[in-house]
Formats: sequence, structure tokens, C-alpha cells
Amino acid sequence: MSTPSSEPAKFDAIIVGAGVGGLYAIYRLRKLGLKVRAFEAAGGVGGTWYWNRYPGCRCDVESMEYSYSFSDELQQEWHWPERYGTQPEILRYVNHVADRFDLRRDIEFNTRVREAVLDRNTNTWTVTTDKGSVATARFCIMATGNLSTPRRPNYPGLDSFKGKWYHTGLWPHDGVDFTGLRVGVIGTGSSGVQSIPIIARQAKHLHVFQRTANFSLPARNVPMPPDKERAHKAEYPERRRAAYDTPFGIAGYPAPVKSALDASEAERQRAYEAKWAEGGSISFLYSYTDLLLRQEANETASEFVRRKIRATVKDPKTAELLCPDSHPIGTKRLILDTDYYETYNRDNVTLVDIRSKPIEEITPAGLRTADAEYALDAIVFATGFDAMTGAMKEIDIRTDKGATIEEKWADGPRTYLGIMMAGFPNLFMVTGPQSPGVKSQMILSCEQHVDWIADCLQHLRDKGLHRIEPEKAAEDAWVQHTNEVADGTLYPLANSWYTGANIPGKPRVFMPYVGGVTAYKKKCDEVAARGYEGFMLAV
Ligand code: N01
Repeated sequence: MSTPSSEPAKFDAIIVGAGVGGLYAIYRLRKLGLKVRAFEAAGGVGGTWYWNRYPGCRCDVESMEYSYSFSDELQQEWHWPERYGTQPEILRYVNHVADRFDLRRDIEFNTRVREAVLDRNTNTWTVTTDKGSVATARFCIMATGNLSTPRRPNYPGLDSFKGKWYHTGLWPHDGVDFTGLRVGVIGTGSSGVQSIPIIARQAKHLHVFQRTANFSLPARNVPMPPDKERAHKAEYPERRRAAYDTPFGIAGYPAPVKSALDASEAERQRAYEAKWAEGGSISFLYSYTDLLLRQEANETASEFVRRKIRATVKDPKTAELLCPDSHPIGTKRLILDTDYYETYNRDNVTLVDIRSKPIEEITPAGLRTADAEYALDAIVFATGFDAMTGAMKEIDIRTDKGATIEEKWADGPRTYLGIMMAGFPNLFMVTGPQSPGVKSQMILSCEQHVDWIADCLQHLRDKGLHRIEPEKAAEDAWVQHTNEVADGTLYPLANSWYTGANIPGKPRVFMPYVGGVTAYKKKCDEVAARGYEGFMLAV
């Protein structure tokens, strides 16, 4: 890599991020014979699984599915010890992949990309890092992740806090021992819900500060049954293919055939009970065809879970506070937990409602809400991320014609297929906004995008072309289509990170594509088959 005073290092493609998507991009582009360089802010590979080391962190997609499909030897040889992978196990797997395919030699770790600037005359991206080093490439691939920009609320007084504070998305590598401490967890999304039961077992007392109650289902994690693993591996290639023919990119769940409103109350209860006992979110949301489409149908499932909460949590006031009433079930990321609601039956756990009595400040001794003071030795911010657009917007992405990402996405993201943006040629995104990424099995979506990008680069090379850029009309149509699809569902009703509602001042736009993996992949394949329809290709 060059220093500021020397000539920029030259590559064919620069990849930003060495998470699941970035690693596969290195592998795939290298196979095309391209000279690639990846920059990674972390000290190691793994992206989200590198940073999110909070207690209880575990994937909510089953481990036999949540893994790469590109190498049959890899998927046959790797053994997942549990139904759902833990963070350490997934990180071990990603490291294994990096070693097995010798990917590290093309990655510069502990290096954050600050700026990416296009020269349209030469079709060259110049990337500058926080080390001041500079590299150039014809193509730039943003594998920057959807949940990689942690955010905590801007409460006054944090600097004065005498205890220690943490963010779940930036957890210390050597862990945290909460034994004997008075701990406050702020936030009850997936990260809070997964960590709260474990922190409660260590802490002297745990206060959970909840602004919005969320729906959570039991994960029912178990050691991997050997017969299940054998059966899955025997059919791996077919199952991987079948996954693309499902809405969420996950095979093995029979598609629903009936509206919830066409079932009797007793039939619905039986169906929901069976799914509750089975564990997992896809299975539950697949109970009926219209749980994410019609509020009345959704309410039958929402109320089923509320009844479970009331039956589990002994203190009725706490139970009521934990019952979500602000959004239909599934319209925020449906959480999977182990003993979450049960944790509120412990004597050392107190739920605090900060919707009616917000946190006003952090004090030297803890925090103060509108009506009380809480003495704390440690505060855990489980407050989420500037999702989907945050990581890209932290980089100063611009062209010599004056286009900037800041301006381009001022009113929300605009992309064609979630892969490229008009005005920013040769800049690709892996699972960008307006693609199904976060609403699918992420590794499958990363592979799909990287394969599409690699095929596109091959096509350009075969035709002697050097530039690709979406037509503005194609982008406008895709943005409109994405919005229309979302508006036909219940998703926009929730104040979620899908809509940017969790970040003050962020434009409220529903960002993922929820038309399903099948329809999306078909569209991407058709676009490519028609000579990259909707894109301008040039020498
Ligand atoms: O973040 P979140 P997360 N004052 O945004 C609260 C993936 N993930 O890190 O809802 C007070 O969901 C906020 O309250 P509200 C998964 O896709 C996956 O938990 O905005 N509270 C909410 O309760 C997930 O969806 C896994 O009212 C504030 C919480 O903090 C995504 O990452 C595990 C606040 C944030 O919840 C993000 O999950 C973990 C404020 N100012 C994460 N600001 C698995 O695979 C925010 N909150 C299982």
C-alpha cells in the first residue's frame, strides 16, 4: 500500500470490508484473475461477528443454513455443534474460511476507508484510508455491512459516569464480568434480548430500560442432532438451490397455504402452539399466508405471543409492559431468545419503562429518568445501529463531477437492485439497500450479489468495456417498485431500523426489498441475461 507521498497502489478491484460478503468477493474476483485489495477496519475477518461479542450473541438463522454454499467440501466438512451458531462459533468458521482459501493476504486490517473518489475520465476509483494511504482500482465493491455502524443515544453526562459502559456492537474482546455489579441495559432489540438473561445471571441487580416492547419467540436451541446434520449434508446442493425459491432464502419450511382468517380460533391456536414449541421465527411467520399483509390476520399471531408473555411473567405489571402494542408481529426483526421473558421472574431484575419516563441524563452514579435515579456500576447500550446506509455514508464517496453519497441519499437510499447507484459508475454494493439482504439469509444474499458482480465484471472484460452505471430511469423505477412492494405489506407500520426510525433525523424510508428472494433473484438474472438491462455500459 502506498503512503501519501508515493504513487497509489494499483488494483483491479478494491473491496471495502472483510465480513462474510467481502471475503467471498476476494475469493470470487481472484478467480477471475483480478488483482484485489480489501480494507477492513477491524483487526480480523468476520464483520458483524467480529464486533458483536456480547454475552449470548447467537445467529437467529439455523447454522446448517447460515453458512457459505460456494464450496461443497467446506459445507460437508464443517461441523456446527448447535442448531443456532454462537458468535464465537461463527467467527471460528469465518476465520477457517479465510485460512482455507488463503484470503488474508489480500486484506489490510485495522484500516478504515475514509474516502472513495471517482475520476470519470479514467473510470478509476481512488480510495484513501485512515492511515493516509491511497489505492486505485477500476472497480470498488462496498461490502460494508448493514448493521455495522453502532449508535448510542446522546444522553448528557456520559463522560461523568464513574462506572463502565459498553455497546453490544463494540464489545470488549476479553469479555466483561458483571458478577456482583449493578447493571443497566438500555434497549430491548435482538442484542438486548439475547444478552439480558446472561447478564442477569451474573449481576447483583439488573435494570432493563425499555422504550419499546418487542416480540420475541423461543429459539429452542439444542445440540445439533447427528441425524439432522447427516440428512442436511446429504442434500446440501439441492437445499441451497431450493433456498433461492423461498421468500427469505431459507429452505425447509413448508410455504403457508391459508389465510389466518380462514382458520378457526382453535385451529390457529394449535398452529401457533406447534410453531412456538418448534422454535424459530421463519416457521412462526409461515403459519399463514397473510401475517405480514393484513393487520387482522397479524393480530391473531401478535395476541398469541402476548398471551405467552402474560403466562410466563409472574408480575402482571411487568408482563403488561413487555407486551408489544406498537407494531404488528414480524414488522420489526422478530427476535429469538433463550429464557428472555422468564428472566423477569428473577428477584434481581427490574424492568423500567422509559417510554413514559424517558432517560434524562447519565449521572456519575448511574442514570436519571424523568421520575427516578438508578445507581449503576455498568451500563450496556443495546441501542442498535445506523442500519443499511450508515456504513456507506461514513465514507466520503464522491465523483469528480461533484456527486456525493451524502446528497444522493439525503432523502433515503436510491439504488438499482441494491447493487449500484446512478451517477456512481463501477461502484458496487453487496446487499445494499433496496435488496433483500437483511430480510433474507444474509450469507446466501452475499453470495448472490458477489456472483452477480463477478459475472458482470467478466462480461465487461469479454466485451472490452470499462464502465457500468445504472440508468437513472431504471433506478427510479426500482426505488418505486421497492416502495410499492413494501407499502403492500405491514412492514412500514413499525418504527424500526428498516425504516431508519431508530436514528433521530434519518429520513423515514423503508429500505429493504421485501418482494422475496425468488422474485429478486429472477429480476437480477433477467437483467444480466438481457445484456445488463437498465445499465449503461461503455468503453
Ligand atoms: O438493535 P435494535 P439491536 N433511548 O435497533 C432501543 C441484528 N441482530 O442491536 O425500539 C432508549 O433492534 C430501541 O428502542 P426503540 C438483527 O437484525 C441479530 O438489538 O427504538 N432506547 C431498541 O429497543 C437486529 O434486528 C442478532 O424504541 C433506545 C434497542 O435500543 C439488528 O441486528 C442479534 C434508544 C435497539 O434495538 C439490530 O439489533 C443481534 C434511545 N435513544 C442483532 N435508541 C441475531 O442474529 C435505541 N433504543 C439473533
